[in-house]
Amino acid sequence: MATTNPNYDKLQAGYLFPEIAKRTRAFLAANPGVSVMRLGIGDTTEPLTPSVIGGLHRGVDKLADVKTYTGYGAEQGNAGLRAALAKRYASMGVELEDDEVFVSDGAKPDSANIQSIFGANNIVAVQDPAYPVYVDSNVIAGRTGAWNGSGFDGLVYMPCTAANGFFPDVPQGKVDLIYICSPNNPTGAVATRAQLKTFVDYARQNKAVIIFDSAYAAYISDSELPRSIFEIEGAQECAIELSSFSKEAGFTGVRLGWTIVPKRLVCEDGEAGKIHRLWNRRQTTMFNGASNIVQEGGVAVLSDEGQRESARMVAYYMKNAKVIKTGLEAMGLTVFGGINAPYVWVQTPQGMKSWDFFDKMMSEAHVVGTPGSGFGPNGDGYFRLSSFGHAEDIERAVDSIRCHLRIS
Ligand code: PL4
Repeated sequence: MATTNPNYDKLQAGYLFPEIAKRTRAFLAANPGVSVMRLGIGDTTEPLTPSVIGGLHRGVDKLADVKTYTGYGAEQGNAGLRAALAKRYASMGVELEDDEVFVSDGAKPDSANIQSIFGANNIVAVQDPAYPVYVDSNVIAGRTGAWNGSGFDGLVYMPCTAANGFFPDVPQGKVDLIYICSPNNPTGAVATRAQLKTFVDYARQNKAVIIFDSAYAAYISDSELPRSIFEIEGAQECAIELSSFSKEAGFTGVRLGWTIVPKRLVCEDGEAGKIHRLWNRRQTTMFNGASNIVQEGGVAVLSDEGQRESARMVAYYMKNAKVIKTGLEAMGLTVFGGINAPYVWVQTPQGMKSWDFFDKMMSEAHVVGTPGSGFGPNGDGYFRLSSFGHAEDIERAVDSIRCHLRIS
Protein backbone atom coordinates (compact mmCIF):
# COMPACT_ATOMS: atom_id res chain seq x y z
CA MET A 1 0.00 0.00 0.00
CA ALA A 2 1.49 3.31 -1.06
CA THR A 3 1.50 6.17 1.42
CA THR A 4 2.34 9.83 1.02
CA ASN A 5 5.20 11.80 2.52
CA PRO A 6 3.65 13.05 5.79
CA ASN A 7 5.99 16.03 5.85
CA TYR A 8 3.92 17.65 3.09
CA ASP A 9 1.06 17.81 5.59
CA LYS A 10 3.17 20.09 7.78
CA LEU A 11 3.43 22.78 5.08
CA GLN A 12 1.31 25.89 5.47
CA ALA A 13 -1.58 26.58 3.03
CA GLY A 14 -0.40 26.92 -0.57
CA TYR A 15 3.07 27.93 -1.74
CA LEU A 16 3.22 31.72 -1.36
CA PHE A 17 3.21 32.87 -4.99
CA PRO A 18 0.37 30.65 -6.29
CA GLU A 19 -1.56 31.74 -3.18
CA ILE A 20 -1.16 35.40 -4.17
CA ALA A 21 -2.24 34.58 -7.72
CA LYS A 22 -5.29 32.74 -6.34
CA ARG A 23 -6.34 35.67 -4.14
CA THR A 24 -5.79 38.10 -7.03
CA ARG A 25 -8.04 36.00 -9.28
CA ALA A 26 -10.70 35.95 -6.58
CA PHE A 27 -10.53 39.74 -6.23
CA LEU A 28 -10.84 40.22 -10.00
CA ALA A 29 -13.76 37.81 -10.19
CA ALA A 30 -15.54 39.73 -7.43
CA ASN A 31 -14.77 43.10 -9.04
CA PRO A 32 -15.50 42.81 -12.76
CA GLY A 33 -14.02 45.58 -14.88
CA VAL A 34 -11.23 46.31 -12.37
CA SER A 35 -7.63 45.67 -13.40
CA VAL A 36 -4.75 45.27 -10.97
CA MET A 37 -1.10 46.32 -11.14
CA ARG A 38 1.22 43.47 -10.29
CA LEU A 39 4.22 44.24 -8.11
CA GLY A 40 4.00 40.90 -6.35
CA ILE A 41 6.11 38.20 -7.92
CA GLY A 42 9.66 39.16 -8.78
CA ASP A 43 9.38 38.35 -12.47
CA THR A 44 11.27 40.14 -15.22
CA THR A 45 9.33 41.96 -17.94
CA GLU A 46 11.88 43.46 -20.35
CA PRO A 47 12.95 41.63 -23.52
CA LEU A 48 16.19 39.70 -23.75
CA THR A 49 19.09 41.81 -24.98
CA PRO A 50 20.55 41.55 -28.52
CA SER A 51 23.66 39.61 -27.42
CA VAL A 52 21.55 37.05 -25.62
CA ILE A 53 19.16 36.68 -28.55
CA GLY A 54 22.26 36.16 -30.73
CA GLY A 55 23.53 33.46 -28.36
CA LEU A 56 20.20 31.67 -28.31
CA HIS A 57 20.04 31.80 -32.11
CA ARG A 58 23.53 30.30 -32.28
CA GLY A 59 22.31 27.50 -30.02
CA VAL A 60 19.37 26.81 -32.32
CA ASP A 61 21.51 26.99 -35.47
CA LYS A 62 23.93 24.42 -34.05
CA LEU A 63 21.04 22.01 -33.67
CA ALA A 64 20.11 22.49 -37.34
CA ASP A 65 23.42 21.16 -38.63
CA VAL A 66 24.58 17.57 -38.34
CA LYS A 67 28.16 18.74 -37.80
CA THR A 68 27.28 20.80 -34.70
CA TYR A 69 24.18 19.00 -33.42
CA THR A 70 24.38 17.84 -29.79
CA GLY A 71 22.03 15.69 -27.76
CA TYR A 72 22.37 15.18 -24.03
CA GLY A 73 25.10 17.37 -22.62
CA ALA A 74 27.11 17.01 -19.44
CA GLU A 75 24.82 17.03 -16.42
CA GLN A 76 27.14 19.58 -14.81
CA GLY A 77 26.92 21.99 -17.74
CA ASN A 78 28.84 22.76 -20.92
CA ALA A 79 32.56 23.27 -20.47
CA GLY A 80 32.49 26.71 -22.12
CA LEU A 81 29.83 28.07 -19.78
CA ARG A 82 31.48 26.59 -16.67
CA ALA A 83 34.77 28.19 -17.69
CA ALA A 84 33.08 31.54 -18.37
CA LEU A 85 31.44 31.47 -14.93
CA ALA A 86 34.74 30.57 -13.23
CA LYS A 87 36.32 33.50 -15.10
CA ARG A 88 33.63 35.83 -13.76
CA TYR A 89 34.48 34.74 -10.20
CA ALA A 90 38.18 35.24 -10.96
CA SER A 91 37.36 38.84 -11.88
CA MET A 92 36.02 39.22 -8.31
CA GLY A 93 39.26 37.80 -6.92
CA VAL A 94 37.76 34.33 -6.37
CA GLU A 95 39.80 31.45 -7.77
CA LEU A 96 37.67 28.45 -8.68
CA GLU A 97 38.29 25.38 -10.79
CA ASP A 98 35.84 25.10 -13.67
CA ASP A 99 34.45 21.84 -12.31
CA GLU A 100 33.47 23.52 -9.05
CA VAL A 101 30.77 25.27 -11.12
CA PHE A 102 27.59 23.25 -11.69
CA VAL A 103 25.23 24.72 -14.29
CA SER A 104 21.53 24.20 -13.61
CA ASP A 105 18.08 25.24 -14.73
CA GLY A 106 17.87 27.89 -12.02
CA ALA A 107 18.55 28.80 -8.42
CA LYS A 108 15.11 27.73 -7.21
CA PRO A 109 15.56 24.03 -8.01
CA ASP A 110 19.12 24.05 -6.67
CA SER A 111 18.06 25.84 -3.49
CA ALA A 112 15.43 23.15 -2.97
CA ASN A 113 17.65 20.20 -3.90
CA ILE A 114 20.92 21.10 -2.20
CA GLN A 115 19.65 19.98 1.22
CA SER A 116 19.33 16.41 -0.08
CA ILE A 117 23.08 15.79 0.18
CA PHE A 118 23.08 16.60 3.91
CA GLY A 119 22.10 14.40 6.82
CA ALA A 120 18.50 14.13 7.92
CA ASN A 121 19.40 15.28 11.43
CA ASN A 122 21.16 18.47 10.43
CA ILE A 123 19.84 21.51 12.26
CA VAL A 124 18.81 24.19 9.78
CA ALA A 125 18.98 27.95 10.35
CA VAL A 126 17.23 30.43 8.08
CA GLN A 127 17.03 34.18 7.93
CA ASP A 128 13.57 35.23 9.01
CA PRO A 129 12.03 36.42 6.68
CA ALA A 130 13.43 34.29 3.82
CA TYR A 131 12.65 33.00 0.32
CA PRO A 132 10.17 30.21 1.21
CA VAL A 133 11.93 27.45 -0.71
CA TYR A 134 14.69 27.10 1.91
CA VAL A 135 12.19 26.34 4.66
CA ASP A 136 9.72 24.28 2.66
CA SER A 137 12.39 22.00 1.13
CA ASN A 138 13.71 21.19 4.59
CA VAL A 139 10.20 20.65 5.95
CA ILE A 140 9.51 18.20 3.12
CA ALA A 141 12.82 16.44 3.84
CA GLY A 142 11.77 15.97 7.46
CA ARG A 143 14.33 18.23 9.12
CA THR A 144 11.67 20.09 11.10
CA GLY A 145 8.87 19.29 13.44
CA ALA A 146 5.32 20.51 13.08
CA TRP A 147 4.07 24.04 12.48
CA ASN A 148 3.55 25.57 15.93
CA GLY A 149 1.44 28.55 14.91
CA SER A 150 4.34 30.91 14.34
CA GLY A 151 7.06 28.71 12.87
CA PHE A 152 8.29 25.15 12.46
CA ASP A 153 9.58 23.32 15.51
CA GLY A 154 13.22 22.42 15.19
CA LEU A 155 14.03 25.14 12.68
CA VAL A 156 16.30 27.95 13.86
CA TYR A 157 14.88 31.31 12.79
CA MET A 158 17.44 34.12 12.63
CA PRO A 159 15.39 37.31 12.97
CA CYS A 160 16.06 40.03 10.41
CA THR A 161 14.46 43.19 11.72
CA ALA A 162 14.74 46.94 11.33
CA ALA A 163 16.71 46.92 14.60
CA ASN A 164 19.52 44.75 13.17
CA GLY A 165 19.41 46.25 9.68
CA PHE A 166 17.77 43.04 8.42
CA PHE A 167 20.91 40.96 8.89
CA PRO A 168 21.01 38.48 11.76
CA ASP A 169 23.54 37.64 14.43
CA VAL A 170 25.07 34.18 14.20
CA PRO A 171 23.02 31.52 15.99
CA GLN A 172 23.52 31.16 19.75
CA GLY A 173 23.76 27.38 19.66
CA LYS A 174 25.19 24.94 17.14
CA VAL A 175 23.46 24.65 13.77
CA ASP A 176 24.57 22.71 10.72
CA LEU A 177 23.07 24.30 7.59
CA ILE A 178 22.68 28.07 7.32
CA TYR A 179 20.77 29.76 4.50
CA ILE A 180 21.78 33.33 3.69
CA CYS A 181 20.46 35.39 0.79
CA SER A 182 22.19 38.64 -0.19
CA PRO A 183 20.98 40.92 -1.73
CA ASN A 184 18.09 39.71 0.29
CA ASN A 185 14.71 38.57 -0.85
CA PRO A 186 12.45 39.94 0.59
CA THR A 187 14.01 42.76 2.67
CA GLY A 188 16.34 44.19 0.02
CA ALA A 189 19.18 44.33 2.59
CA VAL A 190 22.71 43.54 1.43
CA ALA A 191 25.21 41.91 3.79
CA THR A 192 28.53 43.68 4.28
CA ARG A 193 31.87 41.86 4.23
CA ALA A 194 32.07 42.16 8.01
CA GLN A 195 28.61 40.65 8.44
CA LEU A 196 29.38 37.73 6.14
CA LYS A 197 32.68 37.17 7.93
CA THR A 198 30.83 36.58 11.22
CA PHE A 199 28.99 33.71 9.54
CA VAL A 200 32.07 32.33 7.80
CA ASP A 201 33.90 32.33 11.16
CA TYR A 202 30.92 30.67 12.86
CA ALA A 203 30.59 28.02 10.14
CA ARG A 204 34.29 27.15 10.22
CA GLN A 205 34.27 26.85 14.00
CA ASN A 206 31.18 24.63 13.96
CA LYS A 207 31.82 22.73 10.71
CA ALA A 208 28.50 24.10 9.51
CA VAL A 209 27.76 24.78 5.83
CA ILE A 210 26.43 28.12 4.57
CA ILE A 211 24.11 27.95 1.57
CA PHE A 212 24.45 31.40 0.04
CA ASP A 213 21.91 32.60 -2.52
CA SER A 214 23.31 35.41 -4.66
CA ALA A 215 20.50 35.44 -7.26
CA TYR A 216 20.35 39.26 -7.07
CA ALA A 217 24.10 39.98 -7.02
CA ALA A 218 23.89 41.96 -10.28
CA TYR A 219 21.77 44.54 -8.45
CA ILE A 220 24.61 45.62 -6.16
CA SER A 221 26.00 48.96 -7.29
CA ASP A 222 28.01 49.75 -4.13
CA SER A 223 31.52 48.46 -4.84
CA GLU A 224 32.16 47.93 -1.11
CA LEU A 225 29.46 45.27 -0.87
CA PRO A 226 30.36 41.63 -1.67
CA ARG A 227 28.65 39.98 -4.63
CA SER A 228 29.76 36.50 -3.64
CA ILE A 229 30.36 34.87 -0.29
CA PHE A 230 33.64 33.59 -1.70
CA GLU A 231 34.97 37.15 -1.50
CA ILE A 232 35.26 36.40 2.23
CA GLU A 233 38.45 34.62 3.19
CA GLY A 234 37.90 31.03 4.23
CA ALA A 235 34.42 30.80 2.68
CA GLN A 236 35.45 28.04 0.27
CA GLU A 237 35.87 25.78 3.30
CA CYS A 238 32.33 26.36 4.55
CA ALA A 239 29.99 27.66 1.82
CA ILE A 240 28.05 26.72 -1.28
CA GLU A 241 26.78 29.49 -3.54
CA LEU A 242 23.59 29.37 -5.64
CA SER A 243 23.01 31.90 -8.36
CA SER A 244 21.02 32.62 -11.47
CA PHE A 245 20.73 34.34 -14.83
CA SER A 246 17.04 35.03 -14.09
CA LYS A 247 17.24 38.52 -12.67
CA GLU A 248 20.57 39.54 -14.17
CA ALA A 249 19.55 38.83 -17.75
CA GLY A 250 15.78 38.24 -17.81
CA PHE A 251 16.05 34.42 -17.83
CA THR A 252 13.08 33.79 -15.49
CA GLY A 253 11.32 31.90 -18.26
CA VAL A 254 14.44 30.84 -20.15
CA ARG A 255 15.82 29.02 -17.06
CA LEU A 256 19.54 28.95 -16.27
CA GLY A 257 21.49 29.13 -13.03
CA TRP A 258 24.54 27.71 -11.35
CA THR A 259 25.81 26.39 -8.05
CA ILE A 260 29.38 26.58 -6.79
CA VAL A 261 30.47 23.69 -4.61
CA PRO A 262 34.15 24.18 -3.68
CA LYS A 263 36.32 21.10 -3.37
CA ARG A 264 37.79 22.57 -0.20
CA LEU A 265 34.39 22.54 1.50
CA VAL A 266 34.25 20.39 4.63
CA CYS A 267 31.61 19.41 7.17
CA GLU A 268 31.44 17.27 10.32
CA ASP A 269 31.76 13.90 8.54
CA GLY A 270 32.87 15.08 5.13
CA GLU A 271 36.53 15.67 4.35
CA ALA A 272 37.48 18.15 1.63
CA GLY A 273 36.04 16.97 -1.70
CA LYS A 274 33.22 14.86 -0.33
CA ILE A 275 30.42 17.45 -0.59
CA HIS A 276 31.59 18.28 -4.12
CA ARG A 277 31.44 14.58 -5.00
CA LEU A 278 27.97 14.19 -3.48
CA TRP A 279 26.52 17.13 -5.42
CA ASN A 280 28.10 15.76 -8.58
CA ARG A 281 26.51 12.36 -7.78
CA ARG A 282 23.15 13.97 -7.07
CA GLN A 283 23.16 15.99 -10.29
CA THR A 284 24.36 13.16 -12.53
CA THR A 285 21.71 10.88 -11.06
CA MET A 286 18.76 13.27 -10.99
CA PHE A 287 19.40 16.04 -13.52
CA ASN A 288 19.99 15.79 -17.26
CA GLY A 289 21.66 19.14 -17.75
CA ALA A 290 20.38 22.57 -18.73
CA SER A 291 19.16 23.11 -22.31
CA ASN A 292 22.03 23.36 -24.80
CA ILE A 293 20.32 26.32 -26.51
CA VAL A 294 19.91 28.17 -23.24
CA GLN A 295 23.53 27.58 -22.24
CA GLU A 296 24.59 29.38 -25.44
CA GLY A 297 22.47 32.28 -24.21
CA GLY A 298 24.28 32.11 -20.86
CA VAL A 299 27.68 32.34 -22.55
CA ALA A 300 26.38 35.41 -24.38
CA VAL A 301 25.28 37.04 -21.09
CA LEU A 302 28.84 36.66 -19.81
CA SER A 303 30.44 38.24 -22.89
CA ASP A 304 31.62 41.85 -22.54
CA GLU A 305 28.75 43.19 -24.63
CA GLY A 306 26.29 40.90 -22.84
CA GLN A 307 27.42 42.31 -19.51
CA ARG A 308 27.01 45.90 -20.72
CA GLU A 309 23.49 45.13 -21.93
CA SER A 310 22.56 43.34 -18.70
CA ALA A 311 23.82 46.29 -16.68
CA ARG A 312 21.43 48.54 -18.60
CA MET A 313 18.55 46.15 -17.88
CA VAL A 314 19.42 46.06 -14.19
CA ALA A 315 19.62 49.87 -14.13
CA TYR A 316 16.14 50.02 -15.69
CA TYR A 317 14.65 47.93 -12.88
CA MET A 318 16.61 49.83 -10.24
CA LYS A 319 15.12 53.08 -11.55
CA ASN A 320 11.73 51.49 -10.90
CA ALA A 321 12.89 50.63 -7.37
CA LYS A 322 13.73 54.27 -6.80
CA VAL A 323 10.31 55.38 -8.07
CA ILE A 324 8.62 52.99 -5.62
CA LYS A 325 10.87 53.89 -2.71
CA THR A 326 10.69 57.67 -3.11
CA GLY A 327 6.97 57.59 -3.91
CA LEU A 328 6.09 55.66 -0.77
CA GLU A 329 8.47 57.61 1.42
CA ALA A 330 6.83 60.84 0.23
CA MET A 331 3.54 59.45 1.56
CA GLY A 332 5.11 59.00 4.97
CA LEU A 333 5.52 55.24 4.78
CA THR A 334 8.62 53.61 6.26
CA VAL A 335 10.47 51.82 3.50
CA PHE A 336 13.63 49.67 3.37
CA GLY A 337 15.66 48.07 0.57
CA GLY A 338 15.44 49.17 -3.05
CA ILE A 339 19.01 50.56 -3.22
CA ASN A 340 21.24 47.59 -4.04
CA ALA A 341 18.34 45.20 -4.50
CA PRO A 342 15.19 45.12 -6.63
CA TYR A 343 12.81 44.69 -3.67
CA VAL A 344 11.27 47.44 -1.59
CA TRP A 345 10.29 46.35 1.91
CA VAL A 346 7.47 48.45 3.26
CA GLN A 347 6.52 48.61 6.92
CA THR A 348 2.75 48.37 7.11
CA PRO A 349 1.07 51.41 8.67
CA GLN A 350 -0.26 51.09 12.22
CA GLY A 351 1.33 47.65 12.52
CA MET A 352 -1.26 46.06 10.22
CA LYS A 353 -0.91 42.33 9.56
CA SER A 354 0.68 41.69 6.19
CA TRP A 355 -2.28 39.87 4.64
CA ASP A 356 -4.67 42.62 5.83
CA PHE A 357 -2.43 45.17 4.15
CA PHE A 358 -2.35 42.97 1.02
CA ASP A 359 -6.19 43.13 0.91
CA LYS A 360 -6.20 46.87 1.59
CA MET A 361 -3.61 47.57 -1.11
CA MET A 362 -5.55 45.46 -3.60
CA SER A 363 -8.99 46.88 -2.81
CA GLU A 364 -8.00 50.55 -2.46
CA ALA A 365 -5.04 50.97 -4.86
CA HIS A 366 -5.54 47.89 -7.06
CA VAL A 367 -1.89 47.00 -6.54
CA VAL A 368 -0.72 43.46 -5.85
CA GLY A 369 2.30 43.04 -3.59
CA THR A 370 3.62 40.22 -1.46
CA PRO A 371 2.69 40.00 2.21
CA GLY A 372 5.80 39.86 4.37
CA SER A 373 4.42 37.11 6.59
CA GLY A 374 4.61 34.77 3.59
CA PHE A 375 8.39 34.85 4.05
CA GLY A 376 8.38 33.98 7.75
CA PRO A 377 7.15 35.13 11.16
CA ASN A 378 9.35 38.23 11.27
CA GLY A 379 7.99 39.30 7.89
CA ASP A 380 4.63 40.10 9.43
CA GLY A 381 3.99 43.82 9.55
CA TYR A 382 5.81 44.22 6.23
CA PHE A 383 4.89 44.14 2.57
CA ARG A 384 7.21 43.53 -0.39
CA LEU A 385 6.96 45.47 -3.64
CA SER A 386 8.90 44.24 -6.65
CA SER A 387 10.53 46.67 -9.05
CA PHE A 388 10.33 44.21 -11.95
CA GLY A 389 7.85 45.72 -14.38
CA HIS A 390 7.52 48.19 -17.24
CA ALA A 391 8.46 51.66 -15.96
CA GLU A 392 5.08 53.12 -16.96
CA ASP A 393 3.24 50.39 -15.04
CA ILE A 394 5.37 50.97 -11.95
CA GLU A 395 4.70 54.70 -12.11
CA ARG A 396 0.97 54.05 -12.53
CA ALA A 397 1.01 51.73 -9.51
CA VAL A 398 2.85 54.26 -7.34
CA ASP A 399 0.43 57.00 -8.42
CA SER A 400 -2.49 54.78 -7.56
CA ILE A 401 -1.03 54.02 -4.13
CA ARG A 402 -0.45 57.72 -3.55
CA CYS A 403 -3.97 58.70 -4.62
CA HIS A 404 -6.04 55.85 -3.22
CA LEU A 405 -4.32 54.12 -0.30
CA ARG A 406 -5.72 55.43 2.96
CA ILE A 407 -2.94 55.20 5.52
CA SER A 408 -4.01 57.48 8.35
C1 PL4 B 1 8.25 33.02 -8.13
C2 PL4 B 1 16.34 34.41 -3.48
C3 PL4 B 1 11.01 35.48 -7.05
N1 PL4 B 1 7.82 30.90 -9.16
O1 PL4 B 1 14.63 31.80 -11.40
P1 PL4 B 1 15.55 31.03 -10.50
O2 PL4 B 1 15.04 29.67 -10.21
O3 PL4 B 1 16.97 31.02 -10.97
O4 PL4 B 1 15.63 31.83 -9.12
C4 PL4 B 1 14.53 31.84 -8.20
C5 PL4 B 1 14.93 32.54 -6.98
C6 PL4 B 1 16.04 32.07 -6.29
N2 PL4 B 1 16.47 32.69 -5.17
C7 PL4 B 1 15.84 33.75 -4.71
C8 PL4 B 1 14.71 34.25 -5.36
O5 PL4 B 1 14.07 35.31 -4.87
C9 PL4 B 1 14.24 33.62 -6.51
C10 PL4 B 1 13.04 34.12 -7.25
N3 PL4 B 1 12.05 34.68 -6.43
C11 PL4 B 1 10.21 36.15 -5.94
O6 PL4 B 1 9.26 36.89 -6.28
O7 PL4 B 1 10.51 35.97 -4.75
C12 PL4 B 1 10.14 34.66 -7.95
C13 PL4 B 1 9.16 33.80 -7.22
C14 PL4 B 1 8.82 31.73 -8.54
C15 PL4 B 1 9.45 31.04 -7.33
O8 PL4 B 1 8.76 30.40 -6.57
O9 PL4 B 1 10.66 31.14 -7.21
